[in-house]
Amino acid sequence: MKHLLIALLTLILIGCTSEPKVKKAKNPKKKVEAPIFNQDSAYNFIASQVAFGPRVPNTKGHIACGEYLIETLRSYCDTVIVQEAQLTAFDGNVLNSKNIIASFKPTRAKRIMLCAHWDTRPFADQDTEDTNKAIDGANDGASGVGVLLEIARQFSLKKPNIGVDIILFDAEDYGQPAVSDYPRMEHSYCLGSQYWATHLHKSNYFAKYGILLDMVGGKNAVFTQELASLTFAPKVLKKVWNTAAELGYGNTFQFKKTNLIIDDHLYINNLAQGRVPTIDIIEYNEVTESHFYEHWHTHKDKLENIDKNTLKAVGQTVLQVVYNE
Ligand code: AHN
Ligand code: ZN
Repeated sequence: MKHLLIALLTLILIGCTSEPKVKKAKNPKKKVEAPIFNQDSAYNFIASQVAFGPRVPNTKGHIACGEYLIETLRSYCDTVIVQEAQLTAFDGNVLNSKNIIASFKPTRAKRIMLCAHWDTRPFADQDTEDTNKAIDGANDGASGVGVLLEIARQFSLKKPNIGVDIILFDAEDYGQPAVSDYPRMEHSYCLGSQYWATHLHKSNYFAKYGILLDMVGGKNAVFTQELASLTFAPKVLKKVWNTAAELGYGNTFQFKKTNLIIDDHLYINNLAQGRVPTIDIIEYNEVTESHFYEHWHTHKDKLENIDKNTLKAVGQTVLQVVYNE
């Protein structure tokens, strides 16, 4: 009895003196704060691309802009690989294409992929005037690349923990118009990413996941959960959308589910044998019939219609995701 009492008292004493137990948080991993994404810098990278004129394969503007992108990425990244291909378009034209692959920590097994298309559409088939003239593609083309160049600049100042490959796909937007004299060609968009997915720049290439940026510079743009992204990479989609919400961009990244879009991510997911589960961050427009950006495939897709706030929401969200890997 006496022993029991002493034992009990000792236990109580230990209980009183020991530190109060801290409840373990559900997610004990501390969030890292990413560097600040500079939307002015991203905008300038868009302006530089637009200044070359339309970046239609086989034109001077395309060749010169390609050189500019390779040089710029060489200045920020560890390695740059240029994957050249001759790709036949719906109209029989052979497009001299360059997929540009810029890597940070190229030998690291743990890596992710960030991508966008850098070419622009050779016509303005959604316009009412000058439909046969090429568009500037400030949003459709240059915006995703502009955000990725700013991300590359940030990586050069502070290396992320994981390996990262930034891939700029070519020949995305030379797709067959809805109204066309040529026989219907399946899969006429996204020729560069289709080539990459079937001819990887490194044999046995794997990445934990991929994020595609397309039309990420529209005014008051909203990004929704597109079906192919949700099907092939649901965890990635949730991670990115939750991160955006945590950063205060919940109005831009909405949890609404929307229809499948034919874009580079679809071919990466379908043709690269599940090597890189990839989502698409692409504007969903409630108002337009196509549900694309209001100036999609028209001559109003110009620099003056680029909104820095949208670039910031997308760029900061992607940075936050990457630095927390
Ligand atoms: C189609 O128009 C079928 N898909 C949209 C892919 C795209 C075009 N992204 C930018 N421009
Ligand atoms: Zn387009």
